[in-house]
Amino acid sequence: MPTTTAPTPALTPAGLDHRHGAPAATSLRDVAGHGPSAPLAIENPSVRRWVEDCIALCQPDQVYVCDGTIVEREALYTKGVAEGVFVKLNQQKWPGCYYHRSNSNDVARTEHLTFICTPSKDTAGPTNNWMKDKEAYAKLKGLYHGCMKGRTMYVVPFVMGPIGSPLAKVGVELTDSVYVAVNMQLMTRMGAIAWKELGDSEEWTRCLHSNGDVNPDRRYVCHFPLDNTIWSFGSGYGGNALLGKKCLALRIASYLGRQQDWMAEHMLLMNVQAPNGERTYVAAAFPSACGKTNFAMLIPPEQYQIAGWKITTLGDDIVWMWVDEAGKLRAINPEAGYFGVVPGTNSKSNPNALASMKRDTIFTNVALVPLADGTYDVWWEDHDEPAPAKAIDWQGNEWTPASSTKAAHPNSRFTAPMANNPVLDPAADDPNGVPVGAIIFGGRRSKSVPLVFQAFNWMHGVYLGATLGSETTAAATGQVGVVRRDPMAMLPFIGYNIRDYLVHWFRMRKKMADCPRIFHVNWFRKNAQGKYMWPGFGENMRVLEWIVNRAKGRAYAKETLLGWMPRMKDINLEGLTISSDDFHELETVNADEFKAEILSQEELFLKLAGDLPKEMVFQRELLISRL
Ligand code: OXD
Ligand code: MN
Repeated sequence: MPTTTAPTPALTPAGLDHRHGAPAATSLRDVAGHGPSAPLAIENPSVRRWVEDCIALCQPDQVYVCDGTIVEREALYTKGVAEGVFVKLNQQKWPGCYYHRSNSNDVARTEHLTFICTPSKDTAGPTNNWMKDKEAYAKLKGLYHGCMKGRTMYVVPFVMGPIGSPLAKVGVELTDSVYVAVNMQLMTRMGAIAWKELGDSEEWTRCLHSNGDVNPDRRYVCHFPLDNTIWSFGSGYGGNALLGKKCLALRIASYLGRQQDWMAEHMLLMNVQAPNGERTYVAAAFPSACGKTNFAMLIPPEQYQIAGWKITTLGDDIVWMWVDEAGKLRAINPEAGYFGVVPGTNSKSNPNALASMKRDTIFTNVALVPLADGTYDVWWEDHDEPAPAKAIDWQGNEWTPASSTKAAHPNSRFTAPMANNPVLDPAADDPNGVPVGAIIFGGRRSKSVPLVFQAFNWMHGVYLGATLGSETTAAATGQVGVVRRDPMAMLPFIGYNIRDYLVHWFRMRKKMADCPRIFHVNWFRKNAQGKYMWPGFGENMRVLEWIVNRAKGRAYAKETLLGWMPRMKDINLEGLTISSDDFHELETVNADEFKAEILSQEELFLKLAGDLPKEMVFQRELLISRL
């Protein structure tokens, strides 16, 4: 590693001074009176009216309407570099890549500051923070008032979903963050294409975002599902600020899906192609930072590759599903990019993610490494390359391998367009989506929960999903490593009452002629010595093969009290050094441990109290009777 002579770049915390520079001027409107004033380049009357209202409220100096072009992206980066929001990385090593460091109080989703805002609390249900909609509007209006003085307001039109898909949805985000504007270009189908998709329609999601002064005491992520509106203030963090993602594609979309008979889920979507060319599309729900990106981009072990197995990715975080005329569940990924966790990514854990972030990527809160020629590299824990002699850590402090702190924040992220993924599935952009052959639920459980089992049927599968437990991670603020119930990995993302959400899952079955088989996996079980018992990563292909074969009615399974489970000989373990004792331990179901598990599910059941769908009660009774 060359010696570090480059100066520490002066990064302005997001949300402070945005006064200098200007992007391409074609659709720039100067509202502060110094310079030429252009009309807003927005044809849709309902959007134009709303933008005018928001300008009056937020009082930006300038308004810039994004067109989604590469030229624009470069202009935005140039502006962001001038403002200290971005650092350009060494372009030989990282073509088109930039670095961003957020305010250190703003590095993860803030679930306690995230609200569902409706007239009645019952619409939000017992698992969401609720604010009366009128009160939320009043409170946030006070915060937005004049908040963009001295700043540029970016008008970001975007589409969630492949263009022309029956589920594709248009949103318009207004933001004072150039970081958010560029991220939205990477994560969604952004720009002129959205105006075309929208036409004159009034059906679009109104997304207003301001970094404010990035103060956690004035931070709110508010959803108004009845108004198709999102208001986010005081945070520049991805999940709080890129409003197309968690806010629209999960919280608002889950609410719309229930009204319109479709589903928005926190799932990856992948294709498993067998040697004979047969394709099985698999959707899998794991809580945040439990390996969805790694699983979606899995590289099969060598003997599988030689035999002709292939894995391709459609999405790594969100899936929208509907039932087609033939009664088949179909799915699309509404996003166009990845916002993935960086630490731990290396050529062993996820070579495809590494390849995806090789160009045109934003790195947020990893370590910045000054190089001898005055340019910058990046580094993170568990990188292939050894730690640099000196770096600037995610908080902007000098870091050396002797430091006791982490160089990259555990929730540091990369934003990359999905087109970068070497194993992108050809159907990722298909408006008709793909048929779902299997649904997998999984959590991070060091004890009790076996490697894999299959639900007896859809109803049982919904119960498994609804009672999913996982140890918490750094993706949200709060204690890490405690088991919490995370129904369908959607606990922080269900945009309405969980009771109605579960009923919706049960009801969707009635629309399907045949339904996908449902499975449960746990890659994280540990032995008495605290070591992981399953190698995970590419080796998960072995479990996936059994899942695909079960979904196609081909593989054997034994009946257990939890569900259908493979025997050792039903899983291809060739080339793996796992003893039969270890495999049996990995698949052990201990009735006493499961009694405790059922007790710990009470936490969720109590919250739902009298509102628990009856199917859930019956499934629990059946499980207890099997114990
Ligand atoms: C994410 C999350 O960023 O789930 O995907 O937190
Ligand atoms: Mn996620």
